[in-house]
Amino acid sequence: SKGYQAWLQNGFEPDHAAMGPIHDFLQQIITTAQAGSGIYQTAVQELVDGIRSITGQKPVCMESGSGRYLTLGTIGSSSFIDQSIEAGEAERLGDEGFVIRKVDRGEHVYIVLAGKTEKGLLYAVFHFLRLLKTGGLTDQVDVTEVPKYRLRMVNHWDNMDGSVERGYAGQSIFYRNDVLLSRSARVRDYARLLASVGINGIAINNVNVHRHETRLITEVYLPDVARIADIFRNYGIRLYLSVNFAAPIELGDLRTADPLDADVQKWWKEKAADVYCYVPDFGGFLVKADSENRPGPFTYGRDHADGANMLAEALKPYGGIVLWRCFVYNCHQDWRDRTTDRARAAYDHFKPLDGRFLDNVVLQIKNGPMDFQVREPVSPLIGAMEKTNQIVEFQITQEYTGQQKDVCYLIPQWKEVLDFDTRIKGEGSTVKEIAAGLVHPYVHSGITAVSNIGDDLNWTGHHLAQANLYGYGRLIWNPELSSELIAKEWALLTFGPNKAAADTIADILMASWPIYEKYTSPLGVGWMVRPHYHYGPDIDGYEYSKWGTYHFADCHGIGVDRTQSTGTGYSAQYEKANSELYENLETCPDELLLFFHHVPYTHRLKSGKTVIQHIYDTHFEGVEQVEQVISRWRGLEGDIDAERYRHVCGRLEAQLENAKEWRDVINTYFYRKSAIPDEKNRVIY
Ligand code: BDP
Repeated sequence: SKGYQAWLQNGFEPDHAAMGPIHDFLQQIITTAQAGSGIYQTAVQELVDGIRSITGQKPVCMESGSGRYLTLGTIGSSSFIDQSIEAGEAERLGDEGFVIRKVDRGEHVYIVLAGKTEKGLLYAVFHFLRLLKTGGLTDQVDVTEVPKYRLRMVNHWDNMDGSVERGYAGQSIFYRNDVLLSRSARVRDYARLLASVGINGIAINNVNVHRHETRLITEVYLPDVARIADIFRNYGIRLYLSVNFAAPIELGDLRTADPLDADVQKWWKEKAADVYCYVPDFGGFLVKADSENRPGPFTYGRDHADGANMLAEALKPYGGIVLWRCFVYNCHQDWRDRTTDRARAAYDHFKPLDGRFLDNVVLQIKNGPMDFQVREPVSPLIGAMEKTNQIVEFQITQEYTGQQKDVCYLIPQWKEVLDFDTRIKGEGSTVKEIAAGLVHPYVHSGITAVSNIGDDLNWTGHHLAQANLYGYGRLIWNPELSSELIAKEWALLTFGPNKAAADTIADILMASWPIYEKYTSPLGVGWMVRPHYHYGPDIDGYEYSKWGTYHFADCHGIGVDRTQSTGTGYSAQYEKANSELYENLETCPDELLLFFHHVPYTHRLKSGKTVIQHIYDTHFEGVEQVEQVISRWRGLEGDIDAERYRHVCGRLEAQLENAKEWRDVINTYFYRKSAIPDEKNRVIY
């Protein structure tokens, strides 16, 4: 099905005019002798299949040729390649960069696809095909690409029973009934999708590691884990596993998991040895410890550096890393206690530990201080630790952003995060640079995100949610790409070369995050969702709960006072300039107002509106804009295939119902609380 093929469609008919000058090069491919890590074969295969899917003709692969052709190989593997690469260029390409370049040498006129490594080469192939399909190639092609981030990962919250925590697209593609689906063709197809957008790491099990998953690092499951690792390896993707900090106990071997206990240390060293026996290039362990009732070093009076370092020691001999999550907070909070602030927790726990972590530990930090809300400030922990490696965590799966029932294109949100200037080392200390290890010289750094796929035929439930996975990969390869460009590229590749249709789809995507924000919780306050499910409105659902997620609405006003002067002091976790910006009611950006301040409903925003009128207006606008989206989508009938057209129609109708429910519940709630009527008299009591 077309949904299954996602952005790697077979039978793609590109704009022939745009492809004209390139066409002559596509009949012959000159291959080079390679050491044969498996990735080269993948690259050749992808190139052959990709070209056939575009031209309808299978190119011929040869070891030499003349005339016009394509050639691909790593630098040093053939004189044709080496003569087209300038001195010093190989170094600049690093381990994953590539060149696509036309070379004219009289008798030989060819387009070379080259990388310093086979991995770079694989990325060159996918990029070449993408350019070919989107009309981005001329016969003067000369492209050099190097990824901005070293670690470009996805995390799966998949459980071995086949369920997916926060999954909105069916069951896991990796497990069913406690068995690994290590021979599934789907795993390979997923590897292709990921590699085509440059992803190079994957953690295949949930960070909440329960009974069965704890055994993934034992001989019971390692043979299957190894088979899955083989599939990903051929696409340049390293495998990681989430581990249970209490595994030595839960597997029945020891009575403690104390990281300073010699037996525990030895236990993990042996486990690491076992894992590397099966998966020689294993990436490392991902750990959620002392968080949401998961075990961790706190049980033994140890801190997170003790815990992470113990695992890091075990992985060190093999070059493995520990991805240690900073999502640590008190999830048994007393809501009456106004001094505890969940937003502060990550910084308070980890900042004092700077300098204590081994250099193969990487702290994994969610983009915001709470939990993937539609709007949050950037986590103040990002960049705050000079001597500790960091990786930023995004959430592709739309837990709080519409659950792949509602459209919500998240690339613009992530771009705002990446562009945020922390000022940690003066102006220009953006998250974008920090995550690249360019502000503090991190040994390991990059970006990771929770995947949004499952075994639904179209991978993501909502067809348009594929754009988030695609866009995530493209963005973290090159964060300078605009959200619009990524959206258009995705739409062309996914729905075919109809430019007008692609523009409409891109417009719909670009409008979607602001629309979703309008009809859900206002001005950065977050939550207000149905407890546990996190879809649909329940304004007070979490208000008197233990989770630390409150809005404090009463008859006078709303918002969380996180200022230093009168509130929780969270605002002081930022560098001075940002801290002052948020602290001060006059300068705090409207969209984050209620995250930082508790204000009366009559408080005037920079837009000139009162908070209460803003709430009313945005909720009406949100619903109206969903209606506009529906009519724009309906305009695509006949321009895109009927199956996907109809499927999205269905989702949009459901989104409209959701938006209306939010609008009515939110507006009536705040009318009743504030007793201030809507200026336009639309809100019922
Ligand atoms: C929250 C999810 C929960 C995850 C947790 C995490 O609701 O299911 O386990 O994050 O990131 O967003 O560990």
